[in-house]
Amino acid sequence: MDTVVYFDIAGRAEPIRQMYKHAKVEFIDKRIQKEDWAAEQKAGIEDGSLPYGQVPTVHFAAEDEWIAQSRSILQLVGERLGLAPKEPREVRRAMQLLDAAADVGMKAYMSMTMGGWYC
Ligand SMILES: N[C@@H](CCC(=O)N[C@@H](CS)C(=O)NCC(=O)O)C(=O)O
Repeated sequence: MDTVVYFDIAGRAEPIRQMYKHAKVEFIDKRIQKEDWAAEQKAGIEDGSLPYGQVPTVHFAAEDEWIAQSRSILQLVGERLGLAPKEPREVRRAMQLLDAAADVGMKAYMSMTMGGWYC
């Protein structure tokens, strides 16, 4: 069974979790608590489960492989679960949506931390 690792919030992992739920594929929903993060991060860097020292990551059980970076994860999990489009035009539209969603998240973050300034 695949494992989705993230904090105990929605954040970047929720679209990943929702894909598994939508596809009705069971997964291990590992939620790291704030007080455990420092130790989990150190262990994850050492054992390869957190390749960039960040979450989310997903463990693909079939290949025993850890994948990081939320947009890559969304694409790969989508393909794995049969949710990703195959027709080139649909693929391009899906890619645009992924990037647009990332922009929205970044703008929201910047408005909270830098008074709305955004490049
Ligand atoms: N580009 C990465 C960014 C991942 C990221 O910023 N993760 C944050 C949580 S949303 C994190 O792990 N923060 C803890 C840390 O960097 O120590 C992605 O899209 O997955």
